[in-house]
Amino acid sequence: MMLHDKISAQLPGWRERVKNLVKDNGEKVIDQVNIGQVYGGMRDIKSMVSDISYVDPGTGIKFRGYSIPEVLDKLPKPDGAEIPFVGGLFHLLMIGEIPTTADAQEVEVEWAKRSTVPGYVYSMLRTMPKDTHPMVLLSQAVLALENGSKYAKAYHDGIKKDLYWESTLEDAMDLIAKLPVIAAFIYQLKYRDGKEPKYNPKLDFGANFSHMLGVKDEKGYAELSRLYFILHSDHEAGNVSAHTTHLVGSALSDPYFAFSAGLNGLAGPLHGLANQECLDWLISVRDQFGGVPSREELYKYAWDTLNGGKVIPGYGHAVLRVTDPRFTAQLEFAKKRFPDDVLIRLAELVYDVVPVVLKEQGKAKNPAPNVDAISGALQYYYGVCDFDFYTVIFGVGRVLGVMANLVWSRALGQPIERPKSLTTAMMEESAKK
Ligand code: CMX
Repeated sequence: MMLHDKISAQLPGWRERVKNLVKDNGEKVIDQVNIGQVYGGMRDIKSMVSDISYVDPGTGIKFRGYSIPEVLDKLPKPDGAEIPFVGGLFHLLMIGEIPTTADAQEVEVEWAKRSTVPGYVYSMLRTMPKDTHPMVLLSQAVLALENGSKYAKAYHDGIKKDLYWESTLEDAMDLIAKLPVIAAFIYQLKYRDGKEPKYNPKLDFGANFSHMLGVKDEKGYAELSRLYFILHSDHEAGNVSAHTTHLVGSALSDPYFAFSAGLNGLAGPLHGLANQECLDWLISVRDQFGGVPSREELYKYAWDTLNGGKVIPGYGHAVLRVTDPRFTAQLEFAKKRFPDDVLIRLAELVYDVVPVVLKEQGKAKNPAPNVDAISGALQYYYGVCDFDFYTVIFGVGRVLGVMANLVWSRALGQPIERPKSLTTAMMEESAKK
């Protein structure tokens, strides 16, 4: 496989680089930790490695050094499309280089070959109660695929540690290939007629997702799907879904165990679930005012939300201190294609008003929108209106980044994660000193 061969070629150099860095500078201090951070969710403590992506608080995410506009501009695109191949993005994440069209297509062909979902997974999902949350179904389906793990088999067969990454890459490719099919089945099962979707090898990853969901504007939604998966793929190492996948993987649990755990974190309202809460909030504004309200009406509505003890979903970020470029990319996508849509006009007005309100309140460190502030509105436009499903779509994007990280963690022999905990009494004691 092309990705395998390219990683193989890079690996000796990477291993030497990391070995020398740790050997020559292992004792060098790069951060200090205070009690506030220990009690504050380890916020900002520099203690993880990822070469796949980096979030600059002032400019936003860069994938292998490329900003969102650069990624969207430089990656190869399917014929007649404006949004790039997801396979090209995965090549960039894995290899660190912008692929040729042929490279991107080769990744897509690999996925098409691996996309068949075993029948027992469908049967298992069908037995679940009707009101099961789609994220539960997705996480369960990923775990159910674990018996096919090539890494677990290789480990069991006593393969050398240096080679762990090869079967991890195989699992990663299998999992990524099956995930949109499983997600589409969950959509059919929960909200449509329950038919099992079929991956069409003539279509790319994003176009397949659109086709399998059965939306009306298949071409338009294929563009959105590619954009959505690219934007949601990775956001450096410390966010809950990426960190969880890494943590579980660090115990040498295989990619299915690791990603299923990551999905459970993604399902939380402060993480992936925020996109559905955000659309919920936009719709509540629309319904309250029978359309787009005036600036003053929205200003009051936003204050009412805060005074009700709630956050305004889609705004604020743990790391970013500017408007999330993933928000900007989605807003531009919508304004180019459906500028008159009421939710898009509303999202634009919210972008104008809510940062002012949050600044006045003075609590949020970043009053600007994050990726979730508009993503649901775009899904809604194309007729994917089942809010509970939105985090599943996020999961189909997120698998790309966390698998790239997991393969490289195994390739570079990253050890089991094991931070140290303290008791409150110990910290009170050290505070006195
Ligand atoms: N509305 C109201 N209050 C907000 C706020 C918002 N959108 N964002 C932050 N605040 C508040 C926090 O609740 C916190 O209040 P307390 O001191 O009373 O606890 C205070 O401002 C400081 O928070 P912060 O340091 O700026 O933000 P955090 O790093 O703690 O949290 C986040 C980040 C995203 C969870 C938070 O901004 C939030 O809850 N936003 C709304 C939910 C959301 O959009 N989540 C999606 C995040 C993207 C993702 O991870 O996928």
